[in-house]
Amino acid sequence: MISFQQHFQARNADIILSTFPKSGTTWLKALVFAILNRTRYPLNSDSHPLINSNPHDLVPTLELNIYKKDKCPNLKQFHDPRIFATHAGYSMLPRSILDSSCRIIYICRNPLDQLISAWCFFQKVYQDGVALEKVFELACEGVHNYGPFWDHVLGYWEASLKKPGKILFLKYEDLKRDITSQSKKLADFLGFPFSQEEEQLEVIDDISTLCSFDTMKEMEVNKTSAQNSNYFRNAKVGDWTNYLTPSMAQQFIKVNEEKFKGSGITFEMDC
Ligand code: PAP
Repeated sequence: MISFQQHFQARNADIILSTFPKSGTTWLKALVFAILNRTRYPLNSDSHPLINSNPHDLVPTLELNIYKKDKCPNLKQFHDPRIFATHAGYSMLPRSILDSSCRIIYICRNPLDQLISAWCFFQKVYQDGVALEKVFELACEGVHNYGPFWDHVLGYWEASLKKPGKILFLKYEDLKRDITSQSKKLADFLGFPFSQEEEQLEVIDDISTLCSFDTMKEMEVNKTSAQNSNYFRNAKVGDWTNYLTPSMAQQFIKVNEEKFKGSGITFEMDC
C-alpha cells in the first residue's frame, strides 16, 4: 500500500475502480472492461478476454497485484484508458489520483452481505477456521484490513457528492435490481455512452449477460481454477439471513445506522 501511494502516477484518462473487499469488485471489473472495450472485442465472440480470463487478471488491483512486495513496475507503456482497481480508502489514495482528472468508480454493498461474503471467502481460501462470532464482533468494532467499513464507504460517498464528475458511487443491490440502467450510468460516466444503434442491437443486454454471475461462474476459466472460482459464491442479496441470528443482525444494523446517520446513504437491511 505504501509503495502504491508513493509511486503510482495517475493519468487523466485512468479509470480507478474502488471497493471495500467483497462488495462487487469482480462484477465491476468485468462490466467496466466490457463497456470500455466493446468495439475492440466483439461481445458474442468466443475469444472475448472475459471468456478466457478472470476479471482480476484483466484489471489488476494496484496494491495487491502491481505494487507487490515492493515492486515498482513501469506502467507507462499501457494504453489509455488504463483500468486499475484498489481497495484503498479514499483518504489513502495517492495524491496523483486526487489531483488528476482520472475517474473513480466506487461500488458498495450492504454491510451484512459484505460481512458474510468475506467470512465465507476466508473460510474457503485460507481455511482459517475463525468463528463467525469472532469476525462479527470485530466487524462491529470496525476491525478490518482495509479499515472500518463505514469510514471506507463514507469517504467515497462524501467525495462523490462534492465531485460527481470524478467519482461515481454505485450500490451492488442497485446493479442486481436493474443492470440495464446501471450499465448505462457506467457508460455515460466513462464518457462512452451507448448509442441508439447499440441500444437497438441490444449491446447492453449482451454486456450484462456476459458479466452476469450465472455466466461468469460457469466459464471454464472461473470453474477450473480454485483461485478464480472462489470469487463466485451465490451472489444473493440478503444471504446474511442464513448465517446471522436476528440479534446479531439487529446489533450490526444498529452500529451501521449510527455510523451512517445524517450522511444520506442508506442500505436495505430488512430481514
Ligand atoms: P473481491 O473484493 O475480493 O474482489 P468481490 O468480487 O467484491 O471480491 O466479492 C465477491 C462477491 O461478489 C461474491 O458474493 P457472495 O459471497 O455473496 O456470493 C460473489 O458471488 C459476487 N460476485 C462475483 N461475480 C459476480 C457477478 N458477476 N455478479 C454479481 N455478483 C458477483
